[in-house]
Amino acid sequence: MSDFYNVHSPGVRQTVERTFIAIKPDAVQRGLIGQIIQRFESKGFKLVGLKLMSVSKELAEAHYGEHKERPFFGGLVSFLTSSPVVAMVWEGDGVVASARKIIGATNPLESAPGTVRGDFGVSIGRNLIHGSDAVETAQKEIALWFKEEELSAWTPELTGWLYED
Ligand code: D4T
Repeated sequence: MSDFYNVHSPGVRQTVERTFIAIKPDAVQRGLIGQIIQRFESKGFKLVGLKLMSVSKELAEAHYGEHKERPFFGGLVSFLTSSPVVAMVWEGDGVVASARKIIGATNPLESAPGTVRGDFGVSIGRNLIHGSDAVETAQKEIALWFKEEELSAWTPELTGWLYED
């Protein structure tokens, strides 16, 4: 496990990994919020942050900063700022890599059936959802999108039915 933080309650699991997930404007407009959230929830990951928000140009540009020289950057920023986004933080062992599997390949036409993009998308520029690509990226993206007080450290009662320790 590569990411650590202290939960407040004694006697509960002490180390966890978190990822940043954004349901993009196309998925919000198409009424897919519930179905997408259900996939992460049913898998057994824990929701620790959730907000519906309009994204500023500055935030969109910062989030996709690594792509600023790419030809699709302008379209990507206007798409992300065009309509509300659902920003989320999910927690659990291996959640970063597992969420990428749930999401599917970047181009929905190449995403496996059963993934979010494979089941609901047809276009790379409307690929429905974002998920952090590494634990370190997740930490940066969570800090970019959320204030610490917007995140809840809580212990679901079913934790013992999901993990051995
Ligand atoms: P995100 O970051 O949105 O989760 O997507 P990926 O991690 O799967 O893919 P990415 O960073 O390579 O691309 C970011 C974002 O840009 C859009 N895009 C990408 C696009 O519109 N045209 C393109 O040719 C590429 C490569 C889709 C996702």
